[in-house]
Amino acid sequence: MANSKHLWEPFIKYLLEDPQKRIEESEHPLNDYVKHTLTEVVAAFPNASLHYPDDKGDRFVHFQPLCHLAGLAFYNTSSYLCIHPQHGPWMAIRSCIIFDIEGPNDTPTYPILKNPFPTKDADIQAGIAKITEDALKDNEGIERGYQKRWRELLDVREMAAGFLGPEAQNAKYSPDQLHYHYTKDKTYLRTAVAKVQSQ
Ligand code: B12
Repeated sequence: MANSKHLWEPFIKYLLEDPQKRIEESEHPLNDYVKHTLTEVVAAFPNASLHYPDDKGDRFVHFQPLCHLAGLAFYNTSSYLCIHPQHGPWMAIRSCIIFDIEGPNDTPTYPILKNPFPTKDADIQAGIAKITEDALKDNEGIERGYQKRWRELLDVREMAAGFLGPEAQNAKYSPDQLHYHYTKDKTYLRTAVAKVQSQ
């Protein structure tokens, strides 16, 4: 299960119902929203279990190849992003549901997606390589290293969206969503909630 930019509006409405609990007292408001919503969805299926991108150990799911093999989005190992045919790189993977039942056979009955923008791969790879080199040298570690360079990562993401042409701007996350996605700064959630409250 993944989201496009359209996750944002229902997410903000959910926060609006209890900003104190759902923003201020939550360590990760978006993860909580996803868990809250999907837990309700699977409640009707006793043999289903939910797995999330931040699950570790036995519960870890290698989500990007899964997304690729499921025919949802092409896993581009130059950008390390899954690229959806309509939403391009403006998507995030949220979960998968595993059903404890007999599976289908190994041959997919649907097409496996191809790289929609092979002509840009060399540029994308060079962009990511430079950011990674700098992030690896960062004295706060690679994770913070990437985090600090989010504007450069954003440039690469925009480059990867180029195959969508004029539709790229429609697929892109809104400014509040984009800033929250990369920085996890709750200020953007408070601003988005205040905007809805003032309407
Ligand atoms: C580990 C991980 C990271 C590590 C990468 C460490 C490294 N390169 O050594 C860190 C913590 C740095 C990271 C950062 C980010 N990640 Co990350 N990450 C994962 C995670 C949990 C596991 C990937 C993995 O180990 N796969 C197993 C190995 C064997 O397979 P692999 O194909 O070699 O996987 C490689 C790539 O996934 C790559 N990678 C993962 N994230 C990133 C980010 C960047 C910038 C780069 C260059 C590479 C990279 O590192 C993996 C190891 O080499 C997945 C979720 C999941 N469960 O799959 C998300 C995931 C891959 N990350 C994702 C994203 C978007 C990011 C961020 C860019 C932003 C974010 N989290 O929203 C940030 C960058 C920092 C920032 N805030 O701007 C998304 C990709 C979405 C998509 N469209 O494909 C995923 C799927 C999470 C999600 N919920 O959607 N991530």
